[in-house]
Amino acid sequence: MTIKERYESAREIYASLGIDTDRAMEVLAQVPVSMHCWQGDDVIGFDHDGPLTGGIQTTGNYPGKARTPEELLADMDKAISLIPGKKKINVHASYAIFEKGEFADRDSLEPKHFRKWVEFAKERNMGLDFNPTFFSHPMVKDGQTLSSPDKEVRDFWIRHGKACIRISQYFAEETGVPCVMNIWTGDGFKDVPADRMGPRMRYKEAIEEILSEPYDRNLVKPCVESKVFGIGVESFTAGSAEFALSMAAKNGCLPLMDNGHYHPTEVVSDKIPAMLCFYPEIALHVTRGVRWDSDHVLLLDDETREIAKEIVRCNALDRVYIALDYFDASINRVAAWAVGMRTMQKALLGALCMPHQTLKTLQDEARFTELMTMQEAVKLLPLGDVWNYYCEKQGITDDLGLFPAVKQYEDEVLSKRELA
Ligand code: RNT
Ligand code: ZN
Repeated sequence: MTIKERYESAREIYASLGIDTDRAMEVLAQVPVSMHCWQGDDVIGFDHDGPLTGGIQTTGNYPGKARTPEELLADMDKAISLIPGKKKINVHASYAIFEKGEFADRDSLEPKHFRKWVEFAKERNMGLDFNPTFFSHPMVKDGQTLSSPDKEVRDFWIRHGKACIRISQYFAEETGVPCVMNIWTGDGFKDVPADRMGPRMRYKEAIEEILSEPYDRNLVKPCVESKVFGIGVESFTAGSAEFALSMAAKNGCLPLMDNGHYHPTEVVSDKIPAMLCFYPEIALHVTRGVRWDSDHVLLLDDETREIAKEIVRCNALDRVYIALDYFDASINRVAAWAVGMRTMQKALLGALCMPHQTLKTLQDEARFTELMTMQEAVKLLPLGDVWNYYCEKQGITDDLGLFPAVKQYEDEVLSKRELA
C-alpha cells in the first residue's frame, strides 16, 4: 500500500469518529513552531570566547558543531529541509553577526548586527523570535545581572534589554510576523540567601525599566520566563514561578513556561488552561527534562502530547507561542533539531486528530467510564499514517528517512569540520 492509500484508510477511521484529518493537516501546516538557534553550537554564540554560564550546561562533545555564523546557518538550513510545516527562528542576542573587525557589546547592540538573521528568515518566509542574553558575559557579577546589588551591573543589563526590544521590533517590522522576546536570567544563589526579596525587587524594577522602552505591542511580545533552580544556583532563583507570573500579570507581558523549570511532579500541560483563563497570550519553551532540567531533545512522550492537547482543546493555537528549548551536545545536532521540531508537530497533529467535543461531552455528562475507554481507544488510532502523508505532501522525508539524510550531511559536511 502506498502512503496515500494508507492515509485514505486512516481518514475513514478518523471520520467515523467525526474527525476531519484533511482539516487537521491544513491547520497543522499553519502553526508556527520556533526553532532555537542555540542547539547548533551548544549555546555558545558569536560574541565571546568564554564558557557558557547562567546555571545552564550542555554535556557531550559530538563532532561537527557549528563554529561560525555560516556554519550555523547552513546547519539550520539542513534541519529546516527535514521539518515540515511552518517554522520561526529563535535567536539569542549572543548570536549577533558582526562584519569583519566590527564588535558591539551587549548593551550597545543594534538591529544592523542581526541583519543576516533577518535576511535568512525573510528568504525562507519565516518570522523571528528573540532573547536578550543575560549570561556568558563578564558583566555577570557574582551570578547576578538584572537583580545585582551593583547599579552599574544592573544598568548595563537594562541597556541590553532595551536594545533587545528595539531589535525585536526590527525583526517584526522586517518579517511582518510578531516577535516574541523572552527575558530569562539565571540570577540566583548556590546557598541559602540572607535576602530573597531584595534581589527580586531589583529584578522587578529592572524588567519594568526594560519594558518602558517604547514598542508596538502588536509586534513585540515581551515574556518573562521563570525557573526553579540552576546549576550552581540551587538554593534561590530571583525569577521564580510566582515572580514571573506576577510580573507578567502586572506589566502586561507574557508568562513563559519552560517545562523543564518546575518541580518534577508539576506539569506545564495543566498550567496552560489555568493561565489561559487569565492571560490573552502565553508562551512556551517545550523541552524534555530527564530527572531535572536536563534539556534533552523533545520526544513524543506523554507530557509533550498533553501540552499539545491542551493548546488544541483550549482552542488556543493563536494564543500560545510555541518555541523549543533544549541543547544536547552528545548527538548529531541537526538531528536534535529535526527530531524535536517534528515531535512537537506530531504532538499537535495527534491533538488535532482527537474528538475533543465528544470527550468534553462525556466529561460534562459524568460518563467517566465511557470517557476513559474512549480516551484509551484514541491513543491507538492510525496517526502514523496521517503523519506520513502530511510529510509526503510537504515534500519532507518520513521518520525512517531522517537518519540517512542526517548521516549523509554528517559525512559530507560535519565530519570535515574536525579536520579544518
Ligand atoms: C534556561 C532557560 C533559557 C535558556 C535559553 C538559552 O534554563 O530555559 O530559556 O535555555 O535562553
Ligand atoms: Zn527555556
